[in-house]
Amino acid sequence: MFGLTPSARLRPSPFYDATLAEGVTAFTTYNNMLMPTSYGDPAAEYWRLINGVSQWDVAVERQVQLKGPDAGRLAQILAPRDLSRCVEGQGKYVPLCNHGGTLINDPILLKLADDLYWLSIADSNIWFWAGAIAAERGLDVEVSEPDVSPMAIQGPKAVDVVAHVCGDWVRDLRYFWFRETEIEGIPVVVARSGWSKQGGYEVYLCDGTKGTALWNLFREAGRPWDIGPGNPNVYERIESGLLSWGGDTDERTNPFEVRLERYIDLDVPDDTVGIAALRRIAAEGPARHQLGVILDAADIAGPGFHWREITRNGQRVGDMTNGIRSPRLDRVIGFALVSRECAPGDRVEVVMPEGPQPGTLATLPFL
Ligand code: THG
Repeated sequence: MFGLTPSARLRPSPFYDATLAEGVTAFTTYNNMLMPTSYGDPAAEYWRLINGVSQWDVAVERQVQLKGPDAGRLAQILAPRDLSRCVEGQGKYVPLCNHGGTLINDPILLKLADDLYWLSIADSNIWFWAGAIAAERGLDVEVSEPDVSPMAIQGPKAVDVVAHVCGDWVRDLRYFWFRETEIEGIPVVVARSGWSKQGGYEVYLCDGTKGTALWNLFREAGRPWDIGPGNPNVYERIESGLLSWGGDTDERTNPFEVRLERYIDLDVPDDTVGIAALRRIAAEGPARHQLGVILDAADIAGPGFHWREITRNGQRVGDMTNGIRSPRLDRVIGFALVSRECAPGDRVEVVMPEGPQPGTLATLPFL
């Protein structure tokens, strides 16, 4: 379609050469990096994730490191989720909000030591944010971007591949927990996590010069299970109800609107950024909530669509933030960010270029 001008501002992924060798055909931008989004066969990539094992370059999930005596204090100031019982080797999904309670990122927090944390971020600049908050609060902590790049191994057979490479201990790893280790001399952190509901691991590469070596090592080890390339899969994640920050959220979305209330603790300390606003929103009830929507028409989505108005009885009630044709449900489905007055079962219309499309609101996840 068009070329891409090389630039020093575009940080390369350590797995870039490996993904070129795999035949990557499309990228998206995320955190000022490129993330593979297709290897030319979307159906094969989807079913490989559902039935087999899939290997992803997700180095775009950049790490923001908090290091120093106040690292834990800073983490708790940034995250309106109780971290007091988080221990070394444990990860937690932590919504981050601004002072108004708006969701500004939804990273995984990894606690490596009492004085060392990583935030594995979604697509917004948390290095700026964390550094500014730390400085304004006078904290003794260094905020940096370490040489750490995640690669995901996802799908029902991921456990066998990762156990084959790392050992059977990975089978007992609890969700979001991790261990620092080496694979043939390459320093990594192996976590049970990943942006799919098909199970799997993320291997955080801690030496950016070893990207191709690490990729190929899993590529070879995964052969008996037919491992192949893939990426965070929009079809699977919509079926499974996984939130995409920035994709399904806008500049006024708070965590209660997008099903993240179970990751918010209203009794965190008062100096937590945004907690006063979140307490108020929780008391008043959020204006919108996130539901599913299923269109009557079976075949309209093409490769997918974004932010289409939703009306009910002719009145605008919100937006379909992301829609796709679900391979497993054989229906056009999407996420609806709609007024609190709307409920599952309501009949609605999604306003498409070809005209309003009738559909029904549903509970999430779809599968
Ligand atoms: N892995 C890593 N970094 C990431 C992501 C990831 N950074 C960006 C983005 N993804 C962060 N957002 C999410 C969103 C959801 C989940 C993980 C990261 C997730 N949620 C599960 C759910 O909603 O069902 C489980 C949450 C829970 O039980 O606590 O996995 O994927 N490294």
